[in-house]
Amino acid sequence: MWHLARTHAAPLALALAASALTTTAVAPPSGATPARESVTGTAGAQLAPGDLVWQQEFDGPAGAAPDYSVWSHDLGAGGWGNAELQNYTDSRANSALDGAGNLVITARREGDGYTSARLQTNDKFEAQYGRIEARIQIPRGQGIWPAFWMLGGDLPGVQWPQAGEIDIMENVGYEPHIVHGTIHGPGYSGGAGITGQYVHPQGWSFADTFHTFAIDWKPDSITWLVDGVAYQTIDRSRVGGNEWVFNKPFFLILNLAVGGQWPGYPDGSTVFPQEMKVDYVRVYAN
Ligand SMILES: [Ca+2]
Repeated sequence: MWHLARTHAAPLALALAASALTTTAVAPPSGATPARESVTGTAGAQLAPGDLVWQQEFDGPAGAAPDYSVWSHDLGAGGWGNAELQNYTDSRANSALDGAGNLVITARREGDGYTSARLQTNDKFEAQYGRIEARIQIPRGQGIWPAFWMLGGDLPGVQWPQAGEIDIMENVGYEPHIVHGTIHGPGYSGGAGITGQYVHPQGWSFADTFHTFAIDWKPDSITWLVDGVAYQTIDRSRVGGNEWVFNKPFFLILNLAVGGQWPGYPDGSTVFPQEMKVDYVRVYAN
C-alpha cells in the first residue's frame, strides 16, 4: 500500500542543459512488470503542489512542431529492447501540435508496419525533485502502449539500468482502466522493476478523456498520483541492498509504442491511427 512521504523540506533543483540536439537514449520502458500494488481511485490523499517552475503548454498553430529547444526526437525501429513494432519518425504526421493546445503523438499503420513518435528532453531539460505532471488523453486498443517517463540525465555515459528510469505513467491497451507507475535501477530492472498500478475509480478507460499523471519526487522517495490522488510511494527502503539512483537530474520522455512483449500486438480489433494527446507537462516545487 502507498504511504505519504513525511518531509516537505526537499529542495527543488532544475538543471537546464544547453548542448546540441542528441538522440542517444535507448532504454525503453521495460515491460512485463508484475503489479505488486493496486489501488482503486478515491483511496489516496489529495496532495497540493507548490509553485509552478517549468511548463510546456503546447500552444501553437495546428501542424507545428514541438519546441525543439526543449524536445528532441528519438528515431528508428528495431524494437527498442521490447520487440516493439513502430518506427519512430520526426514527421509531423507522427507528432504535431493540434492548434487546440495539445501535442499529439500519432501511431499510424503504414504498409506492413507502424510509425509513431518518441520525444525526449535529454541535454535540454532535466528536473531533480518536484511534482512532474502531464495532462494526457491516452490512446486505446490491443497492442497500444503510451508512456510518460524519465531517464537519468547521465545517460549515455552511465548505462541503463544504472542510470535509472522512472515510469510516471504507462498503459497497455488490454488494460484500458489501469495505469502503472514503476522504477527501474541496478538490481531492479525489467521484470524486477518496482511497480504499482492505479485502477480507474469507475472502471472506465483512461482513453475516454484527459487525466493528470504525476510524481511527487523527493530525496529518497517518489509518490505517484493520478488526477491528484496519490496511489503509491516507493522510497529508498524498497530497493533493499541495491542502489537508489533517483537523487539526481532526470530528463522527460513522451512516446507511443505499438506492440511489444508487455502490451502484445495489434489485432483485428485495433484501430489506427491512435493519438496520445498531451495538454501540458509541468514541474512544480514540492
Ligand atoms: Ca495545453
